[in-house]
Amino acid sequence: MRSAKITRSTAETNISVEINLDGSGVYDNQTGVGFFDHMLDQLARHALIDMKIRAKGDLHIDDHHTVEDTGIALGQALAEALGDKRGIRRYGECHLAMDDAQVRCALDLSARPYLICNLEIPTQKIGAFDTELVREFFQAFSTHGGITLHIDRLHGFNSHHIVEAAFKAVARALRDAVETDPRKSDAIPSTKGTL
Ligand SMILES: [Mn+2]
Repeated sequence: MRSAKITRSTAETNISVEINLDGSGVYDNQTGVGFFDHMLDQLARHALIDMKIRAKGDLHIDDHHTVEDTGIALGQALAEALGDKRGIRRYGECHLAMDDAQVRCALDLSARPYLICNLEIPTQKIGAFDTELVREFFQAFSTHGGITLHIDRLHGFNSHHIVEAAFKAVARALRDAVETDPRKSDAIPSTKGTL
């Protein structure tokens, strides 16, 4: 079973993340940031990764530290659960449509963090959530998960739909990338022999 548990405490946040890559998408995510929980649930459900997250952050300031640090811990958990990445497909991609929004994700579990995030979210807020935190989350997740992560909005005018389509596209791409490739389940998927 490829799983990991990370706890991370700073003066700003206390976070625990438990994931199982070989799960069925069972989730229980509580960060105190409602819209963000909704997005983490999408990530778990559509990646078929079991995910339990608890975050207690300095929400009296704003949601920034909580969202960013959850991205850090989730990325660390992913990297730990993947281990030496033996047998994984490594790459994933998805074009995901949700009503007016279409978002494309291409990712590589490369150990070379790189984020391209072109979502051009039209409003500053979704409910109480600051939409600029979407990039902050994916930056932290990419950096600490060792993911080359490209996310592009192709269409869309509703901020909720654009962001939700982005999380679902990342989830679907991640599902494929972490899956075991039955044609090469004993090998690390790189000509270098290491990832
Ligand atoms: Mn929604």
